Amino acid sequence: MTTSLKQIETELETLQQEAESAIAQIKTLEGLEDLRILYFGKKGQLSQILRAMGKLSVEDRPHVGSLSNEVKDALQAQLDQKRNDLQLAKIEAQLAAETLDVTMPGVGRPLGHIHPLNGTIDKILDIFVGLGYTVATGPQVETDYYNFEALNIPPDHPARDMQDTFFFSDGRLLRTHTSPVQIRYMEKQQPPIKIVAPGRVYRRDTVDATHSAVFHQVEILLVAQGISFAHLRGTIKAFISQMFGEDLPIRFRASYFPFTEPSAEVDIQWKGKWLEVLGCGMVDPNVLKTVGYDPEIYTGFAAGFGVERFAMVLHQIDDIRRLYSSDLRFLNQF
Ligand code: 2NM
Repeated sequence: MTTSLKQIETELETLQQEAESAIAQIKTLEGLEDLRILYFGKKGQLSQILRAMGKLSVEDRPHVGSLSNEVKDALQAQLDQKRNDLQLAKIEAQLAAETLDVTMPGVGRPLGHIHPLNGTIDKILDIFVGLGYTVATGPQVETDYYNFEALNIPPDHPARDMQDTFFFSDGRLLRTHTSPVQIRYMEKQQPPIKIVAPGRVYRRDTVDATHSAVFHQVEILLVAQGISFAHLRGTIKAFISQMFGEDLPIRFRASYFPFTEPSAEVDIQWKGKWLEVLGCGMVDPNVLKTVGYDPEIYTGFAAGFGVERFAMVLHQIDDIRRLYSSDLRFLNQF
């Protein structure tokens, strides 16, 4: 069978018409790609027509060549135009359909976390707030009156030797305990009072594995009518069991503080050993009198804990200095 020039021209014309109407009707990029392969692919219709060119006379070939190029260019232009239109329409539809999802998980950022000392303070405060105590704070630079005198520690009292203090040249000092906070609070408030006072305190200690010149205390104070040592004991018991997550054996040993009478130190049984964890006692009547409370009407108890001590016991930290070293290899463990 011979192929005539006329036949090829007709085939090209038909192909162009069919392709143009197919491109015009297509609605998706995928469909458009299928069309491209159908007409322009290696086994596509245009290639098939051009293969028949071999059967034409040498004179006719250039004419058919340029004709087929025209058809090809025209269709290519329409394909390109249509692809652009479809891509634009797709983006516009996406923009219209998509809203910003603010619940999508974000990019992970390394977050800081609570320092073990602050975590321990928070834990202690949470327990006492749960028992109805109010958090109270006060200045770290104190006067002799609030740090010593009002706490029943007169100028010549041996307790002043027990606490080596940082003094300023004007006679003020860095508080050696948070008890001045309680004095200031009692001066302003009438009983019943229930407060918990956390804070930084200072002593002229030689630094070693268990001593730091700067450390943290939490003290509690409750003053009301009819308060006895039994209330103190029950409070300490409740605190210890919440702090350590179990009802540990505890013992009270008689002790001495100028601001409490009687006074006691409390040990807990922890990992088979007795461990001293706090000091406490019934507020000395002299202290109550100093802030204007009548000790015949009101009694109270107080207790003080070293935060570093608790943090070290709870987290098995062997050296207090680790808590201040800002070593991330250490801190990241908490
Ligand atoms: C302790 C032990 C015993 C205490 C006493 C007072 C105040 F202000 F009421 F007198 N505040 N804290 C106290 C009593 C503190 O720490 C070992």
